[in-house]
Amino acid sequence: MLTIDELTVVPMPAEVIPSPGVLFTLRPGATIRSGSAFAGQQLAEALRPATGFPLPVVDGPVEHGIELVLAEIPETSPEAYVLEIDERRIAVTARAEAGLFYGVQTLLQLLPSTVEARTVQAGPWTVPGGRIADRPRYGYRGAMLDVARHFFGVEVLMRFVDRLSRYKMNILHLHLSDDQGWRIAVDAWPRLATVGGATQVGGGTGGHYTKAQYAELVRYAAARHVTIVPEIDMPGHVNAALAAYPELNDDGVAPPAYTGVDVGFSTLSVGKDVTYTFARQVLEEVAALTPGPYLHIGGDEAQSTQTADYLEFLRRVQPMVTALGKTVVGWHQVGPAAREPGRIAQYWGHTPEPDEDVRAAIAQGDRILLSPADRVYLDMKYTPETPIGLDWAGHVSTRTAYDWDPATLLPGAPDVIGVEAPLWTETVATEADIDLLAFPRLPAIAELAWSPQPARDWPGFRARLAAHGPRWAHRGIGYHPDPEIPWP
Ligand code: TNX
Repeated sequence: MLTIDELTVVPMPAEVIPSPGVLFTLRPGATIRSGSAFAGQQLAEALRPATGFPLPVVDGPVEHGIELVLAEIPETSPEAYVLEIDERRIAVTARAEAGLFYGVQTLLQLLPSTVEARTVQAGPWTVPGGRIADRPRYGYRGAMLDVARHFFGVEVLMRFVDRLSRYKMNILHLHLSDDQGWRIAVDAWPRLATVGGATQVGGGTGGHYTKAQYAELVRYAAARHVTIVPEIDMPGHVNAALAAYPELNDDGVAPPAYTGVDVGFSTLSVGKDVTYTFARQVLEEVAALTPGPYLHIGGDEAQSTQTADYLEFLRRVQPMVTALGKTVVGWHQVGPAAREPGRIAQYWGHTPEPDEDVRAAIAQGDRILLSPADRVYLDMKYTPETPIGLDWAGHVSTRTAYDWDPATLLPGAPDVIGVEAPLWTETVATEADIDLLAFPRLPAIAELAWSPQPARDWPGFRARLAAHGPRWAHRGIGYHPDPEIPWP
């Protein structure tokens, strides 16, 4: 009989204290009591298919079952929770809904992996006794999906949100525009979506999100404590916008749609007033759809924009974001540009060689979001044999993604807000492609961002992670069988 600290929770909780010899078994008569109707229903719906138990969500005291309690706990984070297991009941206590949600995710991982199945399984549904007190290391734990190079429908995004939130990730950054496609409807500039969205890498038909679809995704994600961060990449990466509205181009001529994978060849016309009307109206409409605090304005690889023009463009556009009540996020090339208060620079360079733009960001006091390409770029191949993916930042094995410390990556960066794993989609065309590149690296990066550094180590992680393979199999999630993991 394993004790609770020998189980296979990912990310590793901050504190785990076993009660040896104590065992909880979920039985058919169990009930759920919840201080949050929504969290109670979420838990019941997660447990009913595999257990086959009715698991009513009740108001009264729980004789045998699970209680979700909203109450003060010693932890201050709204994402923290305490999980207590004795013979009679399991209790999750948190200050806020997010903490309850994360406690429930941990509980699901403490149950046998067959709990993930969508048909009735044998059980027994046992959980070893003990106490977990857990809280996140970083408040920003994210992934990015590039829906511009290849378009993915809203259902795919919802399932990606499920995958993130099960590992306690709380941000989905959507790269909504690039040379190959514009993916969000904008009422003031309708041809962005209808013309700019009509293709993708390789020449497929592309697509875009209607405002209603985007709003539905935002709601779906919020129910799983995931914030959507929309990115409109400017002033480069704009061929799709120029194809839709040639007046945004320096020469006023619409370029042909672009379906290749080059970067750095397009720019908004920085000298024209219409460019700023465009930027303001687009940002206004996207902000209005976005309850989260962040608006990402890209700013990467503007090789076709003169440096002075680039700085001038950002000087004018960043305050538009602030005026909308949002925080500016940009790729770290924005570092030298005049900043807005609270700006976040997203570092995507290599580990050993922080470049001068990120140094400028740090010197200006920007907050730093870590996405080192040679560690957490999910579009890098695992090995030369990986059938899809790129390799410009090297090969990224699960261990490479896991085995580093965000606190010491950038010397002299005092204000690291967290970690984000970008998945660019030049070579990624299907949901199965997404899963292959995200699993198992996404859970590795989730642990990196959630668990305290002393609670993590590679030998322990690879053993815990191995037990998740069968869970993914039950959920229909394909993954890279990294030979460094002792899969069962
Ligand atoms: C660099 S990372 C880019 C993207 C590409 C990616 C491919 C960044 C800010 N820009 O335009 O898709 O590499 O790995």
